[in-house]
Amino acid sequence: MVSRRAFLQFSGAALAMSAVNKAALAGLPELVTIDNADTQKLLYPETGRPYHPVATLNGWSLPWRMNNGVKEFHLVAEPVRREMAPGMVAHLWGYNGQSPGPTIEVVEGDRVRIFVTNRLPEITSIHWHGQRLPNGMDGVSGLTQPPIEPGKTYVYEFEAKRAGTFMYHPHADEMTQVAMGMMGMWVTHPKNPNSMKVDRDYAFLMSAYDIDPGSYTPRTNTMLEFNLWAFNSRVFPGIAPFVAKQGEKVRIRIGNLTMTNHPIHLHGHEFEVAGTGGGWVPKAARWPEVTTDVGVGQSRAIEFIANELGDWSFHCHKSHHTMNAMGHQVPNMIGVSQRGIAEQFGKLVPDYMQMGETGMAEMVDMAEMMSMPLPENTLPMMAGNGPFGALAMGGMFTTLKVRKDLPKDFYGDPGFYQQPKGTSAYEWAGALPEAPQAPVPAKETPAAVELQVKKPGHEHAGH
Ligand SMILES: [Cu+2]
Repeated sequence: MVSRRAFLQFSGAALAMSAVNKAALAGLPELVTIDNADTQKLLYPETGRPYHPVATLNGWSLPWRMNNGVKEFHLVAEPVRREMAPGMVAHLWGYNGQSPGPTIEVVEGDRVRIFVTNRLPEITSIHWHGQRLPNGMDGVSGLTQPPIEPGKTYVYEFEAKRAGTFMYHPHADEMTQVAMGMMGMWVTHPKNPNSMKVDRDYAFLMSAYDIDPGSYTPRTNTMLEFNLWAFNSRVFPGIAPFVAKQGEKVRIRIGNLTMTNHPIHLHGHEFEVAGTGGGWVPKAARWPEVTTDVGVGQSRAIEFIANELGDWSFHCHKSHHTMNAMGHQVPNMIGVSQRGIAEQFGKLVPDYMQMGETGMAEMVDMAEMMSMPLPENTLPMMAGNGPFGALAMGGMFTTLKVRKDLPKDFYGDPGFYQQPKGTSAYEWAGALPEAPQAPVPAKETPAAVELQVKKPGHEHAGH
């Protein structure tokens, strides 16, 4: 739900704007906040120049007011409560009620004024990542401006000179503030609304958190061992799907404000990298891809025609980034029988997790069947169910759902794809190859190893 004030703004923006007098315009723009992680209705411009709005995955775009031809926005840096997936809430810092902050959408050539209020317990500032602007508007605390003290409001003003995909984030105590979820997307639409036009334009930011099972606040000094890899501060199965009607042209804008790169992979379709943080890639310089690596501080806009019906995976290809809340200090237990150990340890150490005897897939059952109870406020490492069983995924994973018919303004979940008869993988019904031998019991392993060590020598001598 959009807050009451937001609702007024969304529903009656044009009406409200015309009724506002000069005195009201002298004050701060109305503060609009959101209290949940649902994908909000697209924000179609009722004032200012026309453009085709973006859909922010599990997020929203910030309404503005026009003041003498200037687009005015109000961002508030504040502690927020973000549901990262059903069953897990994080205490983050963000903007206007959520992390990430709302997407800011403007048009190339717009004069933009952003009021930034600091409700954090420490100083902050905002850097408008990728923009051409006067040096004093660059938002680097100490270098281009004094820090914004708690309780204070600063005003940034510049012209959105270049169309493209940008980000915003603090440039004051960044290590803490970005690790706490302070970031947002910025889209500058082309002056001509019909140039670069697509049917669906999505945006999301990648972030990473280190939140111990049973706790709520990220460890902010973590450099590498994050346990929650997120699209817009959501993790699978909490991430909304991308949807498209068959044949539609789709753009997905991705920003990376984590501490590592993410090779983003789409199933079923090839795409082109049409844009970077530096602007649009000339048509002749684009090449087809199925995975594009998005480095830290980079953004990518990928484009493709969604012409293949189905539910297509869309995810980071680092397999540890499609898992939730995992401990990395687990020994490799493949082939080692550990029946009963999980239950015994679980009683002593509530967040004990072990690697499975046959791999990690058995973790799905373990967590879900509660043979190993999960501590409070965390997520199973691998989760989510599909029409054929467990997906065993987490983190940076969602789907692109392409359907024959889909209303233009539909951005919900159309459910699972019904595969036409005769187009699905099926089980072989004929004769099977010889069954594999039973694994060697753990206690016999040392002797077996000794034998194998000797054996090659003999064989070698014999030949
Ligand atoms: Cu990744």
